[in-house]
This record gives sequence, structure tokens and C-alpha cells, in this order.
Amino acid sequence: TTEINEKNLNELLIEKDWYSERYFHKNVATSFKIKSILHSEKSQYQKIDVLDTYGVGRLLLLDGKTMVSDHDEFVYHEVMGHIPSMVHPKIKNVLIIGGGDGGIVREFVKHPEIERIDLVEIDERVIEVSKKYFPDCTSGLSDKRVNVLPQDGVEYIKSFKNFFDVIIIDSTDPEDFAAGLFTQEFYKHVSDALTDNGIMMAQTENPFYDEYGIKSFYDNLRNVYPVVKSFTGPMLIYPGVFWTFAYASKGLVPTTLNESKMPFMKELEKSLKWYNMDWHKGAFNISNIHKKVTGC
Ligand code: AAT
Repeated sequence: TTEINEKNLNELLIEKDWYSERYFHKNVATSFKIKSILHSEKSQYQKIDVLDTYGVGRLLLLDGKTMVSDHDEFVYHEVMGHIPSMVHPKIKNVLIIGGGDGGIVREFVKHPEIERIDLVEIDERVIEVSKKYFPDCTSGLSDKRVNVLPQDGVEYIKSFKNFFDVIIIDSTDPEDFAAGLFTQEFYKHVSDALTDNGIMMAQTENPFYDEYGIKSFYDNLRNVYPVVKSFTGPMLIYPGVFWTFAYASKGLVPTTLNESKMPFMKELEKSLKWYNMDWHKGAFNISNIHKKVTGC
């Protein structure tokens, strides 16, 4: 028999048609009843699975952890795309690191002012698998302004100075090749790559389980950026649902929306499923546990 350890258990837990993502440090799990396994492979970087589930539709797993589902992907992708778009006065260049499912790109391409969007995803197979199984998420990738670059974001960022108006870190949990996307050194490179009005955002995990020490991500950000804030959105498929995101900038505060963009967003928000400007204005009023864990 194979010894049971965290690594092989986490690869893909399927028992009686139920897939579970287990959070070993807390001995809890979230489970999804599955109809079928649509895709399974081991890429150069990670195990990639796509499940068809009863509750959340298609579900993308990387190394046995939930990444994207049909049911709730819009929350994550809309907040990441539209918060910075409504705060920044005029965005020309956008960089997204990670996010090979394309969901955030799909939201940014809705803004006509943007001239260039670089998507830097380390694992080309995530992009290809997403194109096949999540066509709605990847629908923006064919936009002329989008450059899809299968590269390590930790390295890519180093060659830019004062260029991007918005940089989004859409990364997996801070492990292996994604760990480098949560360090102070990396945040400094992101800051150098941003223009003076620049904004960066990142996913920052669940504060109830706090497996990775969220405080340290925010301390790292505060050592680099004058403005560091946090907000939350419900990610139904992720551990603990209550998901935090970081907003950092060189000066622009997230609660001041750009007046001139409001008529445009008033129209656009009719077609969005989560984001609207009223929600945005209140999103940075956070609860006590959220303040304590992030220091915001
Ligand atoms: N849109 C929500 C999906 C994700 S997936 C995050 C992506 O980041 C993965 O496809 C992974 O391959 C990519 N990635 C990880 N490290 C790097 C890196 N160094 N450079 C470029 N891309 C990278 C987010 C899910 C959050 C899950 C929370 N539990």
C-alpha cells in the first residue's frame, strides 16, 4: 500500500462520486457531488482536472484544489477587473499574472480605454484546458489588445519600469511556484513596473482558516505601497467561502470612483452579476476579524 500523505491525498479525493477539497490544517473539507470527470492531466507544473458537478457546474482543479466554477467565477473576476477600472482615471496597460482561465481578461476587455492587456500564466496547459471547458471565461483572449504569455510572472515583471497602470495577481495559494507572488521583493518589482498612478490587486486567501499567514502578505504590501486596503467577496468553491482580496496603490484610494466613468459603468453594470458601484463604495468597510487578520 502507498503511504497516505498530504500530497497524494490532495491530488484528487473522490469518494462515492463526491470530490472533496480538504483543508488539512483544520480537518475540514468542501465537497461537490460529481456527474463526471471531463478532463485529467499532469502538466509540467501541476495536475489539472475538470469535473462536471451537480451544484457548481464545471469545476477546474489544480493539484486537487478548486480554482474556477461556472457557478461563482464571476464574483472573483468582476471585482478584480472593475474595481481598478473605476478608480484609475485612464488605463492604458494592464498586466494579469496567473489567471490562465481568462476570467479577469474577459472583464478588462469590456473597458474600451484599455490598449494592452498582458496575461502571464506560468502553465500554458491551464489556458488550453480553460479554452476547451470554460469558453465563457476565455472569450476575451481573442481580443486584439490581449497578449497571452506562458511565463513565470515572478520573472516577467522584472523587465518593466513605470509601464502598467494596473497589475492583478491572480495566483494559486502561496506554495511552490506561486509562493514568489506573495513576497515583499515581488511586490517591489510590481511597484516598479507600475506607473505613478498605478494600482495592484491580489487574491489573499480566507481569514477564518488563515492557512498561510495573511498578515505577512499585507505587511509585505505595506512596506512597499502607501495605500493598502482589503475587501471580500464570496467564493463559494474556495475554503471557507469568505475570500479576501488586496488593493494597493501609490496614492489612488479605492473608495473614490472616477466620476467621468460612472455613466459608462451605469450601463455596463446592468450586464454584470456581482459588481456594481454601490457595492464597490461599501466593499472596503470591513469586519473585525478581517481587520485583525489583514491589519487594514
Ligand atoms: N481566476 C481564478 C483562478 C486562479 S488560478 C491561478 C493561476 O495562477 C494558475 O493557473 C497557476 O498556474 C497560475 N500561477 C501560479 N504561479 C504563477 C507564477 N509564478 N506565474 C504565473 N502564473 C502563475 C486563482 C485561484 C485561487 C485559489 C485559492 N485557493
